[in-house]
Amino acid sequence: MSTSKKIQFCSSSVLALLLLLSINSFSQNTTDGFPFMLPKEKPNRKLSRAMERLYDNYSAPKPEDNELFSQFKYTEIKGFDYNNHDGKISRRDPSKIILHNGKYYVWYTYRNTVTPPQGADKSSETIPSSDWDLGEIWYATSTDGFNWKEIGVAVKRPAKPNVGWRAVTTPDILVWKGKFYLYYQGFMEASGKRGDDCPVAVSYADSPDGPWTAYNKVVIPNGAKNEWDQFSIHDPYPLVYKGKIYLYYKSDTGITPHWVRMQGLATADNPLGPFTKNPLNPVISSGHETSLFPFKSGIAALVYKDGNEHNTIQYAEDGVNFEIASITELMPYAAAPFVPDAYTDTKDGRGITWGLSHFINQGEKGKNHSIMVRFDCDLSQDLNDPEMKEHRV
Ligand code: AAL
Repeated sequence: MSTSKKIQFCSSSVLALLLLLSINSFSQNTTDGFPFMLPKEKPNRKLSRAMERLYDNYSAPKPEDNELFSQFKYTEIKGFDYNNHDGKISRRDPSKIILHNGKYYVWYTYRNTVTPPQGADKSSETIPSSDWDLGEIWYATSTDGFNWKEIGVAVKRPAKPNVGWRAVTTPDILVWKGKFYLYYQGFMEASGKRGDDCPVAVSYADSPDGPWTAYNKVVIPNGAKNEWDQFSIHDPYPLVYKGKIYLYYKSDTGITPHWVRMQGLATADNPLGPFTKNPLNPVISSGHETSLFPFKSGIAALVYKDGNEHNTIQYAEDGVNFEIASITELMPYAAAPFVPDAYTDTKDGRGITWGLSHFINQGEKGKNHSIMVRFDCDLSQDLNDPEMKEHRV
């Protein structure tokens, strides 16, 4: 067990003690002399459904021994100006972080508008409807993950009627055969007019510093009428897995306000498509912004905020059939981890230890905007792995 898991878990020790006391009949099975010890192996007697599940569904009966369990620590990051948080400037929905020539890079939705968001009815060519309306994609670099330097715009809104003319938001990055691809939501109308409808567009470059060339075509289209993803394709999140591009995404099934958020998968051999949607879609029944990472031979997912299975970390041995691996709390929103092996087509994913996420300020009326923060966690396969250690900045 890693030290951080020990520290993170001590806050739950009272609850754990109560659990152990309530199942003290298990202590008869222990051989190590400690009373009230939970057996590591499934006891050979009839068990309640809860105790069956405890042994069958999780990699260890105690969360701190479960490598896909973590709690999350948050730290303020430096280098971003918010003009006293007046709501006119917003940064949200960061991309995965990549390390290139000794520098970490992150892309994100940047909004700098004449007013804070005013709702769809009051929106105009210069007044945003929502926090991400009229956004463009900016980027920042860092050498330590705490101090960032905002470099500026990566992808601007293209001229009407190109995809994304109203807003380009919520980017993620793919590194494929030495080139860089930014996938993002391309809005054709102000968010909130009907729902939050948009498809996914892509721009490409030879360097993470650009210049970025817009493909100017929809690369992940909305589903056909009555399909689960007919209205929106959100939060594109590419990984390289089994020799292909595995791009996970979110959609809102149903009509506002009766929607259900779920996650789908589309795969491709070429970053510009065509992408084939998985016939089992949706592959995750819950969650909001999409965040996954290679873990051992499969794919792990951070599932938070929405749905019956929110606040879980899930795992799919085949990248498609996800199961709950652990249940946790205070998960990062729009988590954008640093994933050292996101694009190496690894067969032994190492996991993650940090990234950026966002917090949304909706508390102060009329000043709605978001900020980015750093999160740290313990979802690495092996905290003594020298390669992971190197990235634990
Ligand atoms: C988010 C994401 C998408 C939505 C909006 C902006 O956090 O899920 O990007 O469209 O909210």
